[in-house]
Amino acid sequence: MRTQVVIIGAGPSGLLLSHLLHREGIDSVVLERRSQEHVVQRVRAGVLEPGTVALLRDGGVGERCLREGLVHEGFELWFEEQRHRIALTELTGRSITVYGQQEVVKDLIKARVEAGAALHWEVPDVTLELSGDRPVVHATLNGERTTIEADFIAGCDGFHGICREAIPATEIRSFHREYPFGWCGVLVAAAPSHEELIYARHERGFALHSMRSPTVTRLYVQCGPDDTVEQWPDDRIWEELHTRLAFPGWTLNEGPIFEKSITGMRSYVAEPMRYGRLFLAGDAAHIVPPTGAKGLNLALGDVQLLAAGFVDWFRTGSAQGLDHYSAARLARVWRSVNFSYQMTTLLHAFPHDHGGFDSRIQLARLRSLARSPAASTALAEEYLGL
Ligand code: RFL
Ligand code: PHB
Repeated sequence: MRTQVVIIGAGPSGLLLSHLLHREGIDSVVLERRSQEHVVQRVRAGVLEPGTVALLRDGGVGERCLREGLVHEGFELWFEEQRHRIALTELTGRSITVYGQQEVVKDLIKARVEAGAALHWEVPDVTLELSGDRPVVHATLNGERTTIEADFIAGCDGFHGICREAIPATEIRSFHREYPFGWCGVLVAAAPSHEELIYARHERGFALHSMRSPTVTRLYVQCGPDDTVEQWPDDRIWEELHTRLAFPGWTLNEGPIFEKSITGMRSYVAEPMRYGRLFLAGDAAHIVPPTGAKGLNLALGDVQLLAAGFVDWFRTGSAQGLDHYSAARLARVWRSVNFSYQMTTLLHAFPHDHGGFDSRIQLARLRSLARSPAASTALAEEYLGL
């Protein structure tokens, strides 16, 4: 088999890349380890920056997001019984859109399938050969071991993928930080209790009120880094949520929990995001803790630039865009890594807080934000990805 770009992974980054290339007449083959049902059901991100919404719209896959996405002009920070609203739109003129990553993935799969794309699901055994002039990919497709020759490989296979691992250790450098906590996230069949997102800092740990639709609430509680869902029965989740998201005169709506999962928190960056004709994009190259709502936005921003680089190459033979890709994205990635780190350390309870030092620094930072429109504007700009 021959193609121009082999894309490993059918998450949001792999699917959008394949779609953007198709619009420019560039051929790709997408290889995904999991089933389509699994990929579509995986519950993850929810917040889209305005630049991401524009990218989906301009790419012809934003129609449902524009129709059904919930436009938010602000969000709240709760701490010490204070509520501080970050008035995104008032401060910057822009807004975020709450639209589930699952919905983005559904829209992208629909667009790819309608265009007759080569999406291969449940491909368990992809291997890469990077030593020759052109990359070669081996995979079992429809029960047959197949060799795919390509001009390029796009590693869109997430943090636990194989593409980053295929790069010789001497050619890549990684930077990481683990956080001593995780998030237990639930989907609840209940109307959101507030029209905006609430990020709450509490001595018992962080909590987040978000949503998916007028009838589905998305909630998170900070938990231990190695906790399992068995340790978080529904009663315990509600008790913690009611404690951490408490405000006089406000009540949190309860409802049946129909999805529950725990995610660890880390920051990770691989440099450079390229090895010869292999390019890394999205979580394959970088991970941020979800507190800043950046992961999906970064992933889609990566493939926007990568697609432009491929288009340049195939149209004009110019390698300029591709040569620029890693450095350009890493500058943006580090900005988001910093923002996500700042949001995470601002709002979570640290299990080994040095005698209360960290907690007092958090409160000082939060009070400054509440006092200073300049500080709030800076936070709003980062949150919006401006
Ligand atoms: P994905 O989504 O992990 O997709 C990678 C795909 O590659 C497949 N794969 C392979 N395929 C073939 N062969 C192999 N060997 C393979 N190995 C892996 C996988 O099965 C998968 O289908 O990466 P991608 O496309 O780069 O997308 C990144 C985003 O998914 C991620 O950054 C966000 O979900 C992060 N994130 C958030 N981002 C936001 O922008 N806003 C948010 O509000 C937000 N909230 C979150 C989040 C992530 C969370 N979790 C669960 C980590 C909230 C949570 C709880
Ligand atoms: C979500 O709705 O899943 C969500 C919202 C904001 C975040 C992280 C996740 O910072």
